[in-house]
Amino acid sequence: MSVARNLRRALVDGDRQILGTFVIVPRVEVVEAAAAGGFDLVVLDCEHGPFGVEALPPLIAAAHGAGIAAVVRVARNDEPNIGAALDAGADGVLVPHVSSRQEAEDVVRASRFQPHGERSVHLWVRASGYGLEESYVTTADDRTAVIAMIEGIEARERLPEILPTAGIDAFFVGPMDLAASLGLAHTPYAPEVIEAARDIVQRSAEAGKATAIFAPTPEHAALWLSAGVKLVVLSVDTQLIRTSFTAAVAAATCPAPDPNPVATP
Ligand code: 3PY
Ligand code: MG
Repeated sequence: MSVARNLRRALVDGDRQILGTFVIVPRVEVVEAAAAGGFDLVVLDCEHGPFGVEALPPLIAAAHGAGIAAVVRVARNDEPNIGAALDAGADGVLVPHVSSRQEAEDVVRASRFQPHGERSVHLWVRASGYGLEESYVTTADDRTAVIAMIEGIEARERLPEILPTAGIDAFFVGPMDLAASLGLAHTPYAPEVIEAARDIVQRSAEAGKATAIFAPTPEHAALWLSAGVKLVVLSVDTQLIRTSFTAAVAAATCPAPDPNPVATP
């Protein structure tokens, strides 16, 4: 099953690894450029991006128009944020800072329709084709990826109770916040952080969940892809734009080679 057609199945049953990127600049052009660049999905980031759920419909439409999937990282673990993102047509939700069994169950309750959860029903939203999809309430859960973030030592300690939560498709490691909770916010690439992230990935896989992680650089993405992580979200639009700017300025201003070099004695 392709990522764009059914993200949940691609994540849970698919044999292909998935590469995405975070979007905090809420522009259709950024989403389309991410698709043109070859990413399989974008994560529209309402936790750290300067936008709310009202910005989502054109961004999700742009992703789908470009043939990729759109996941929304909600601002927080609550029913209004999760429900609005899914009603807007997101292929999945990424819920930050899930640190207990209760919080994991809250994610499921807000994301899944009855009988698996208590997601509030609205039949005429963007996600249901404005009412055209008659089976919407019974079929939506099958294609909706529900992904919980594990990004702190408290969550790591509680993994045995969190990981078996039914209705969560994947656990996503947040290495930046994980580093901060280990007292290593300024060295997020430290071996201790990588080791803790690797442990969470491994235990998620052993619990039968799809694995997912944020990779701040292409080198980290390659590391996690070669370790078999199913979904790797590489960098964020602002970082990719800024580093391209830096590289372009450096390339333009470094001394040009002398076209007529004169041998010096
Ligand atoms: C983290 O690494 O903490 C994240 O939330 C990734 O964006
Ligand atoms: Mg985080």
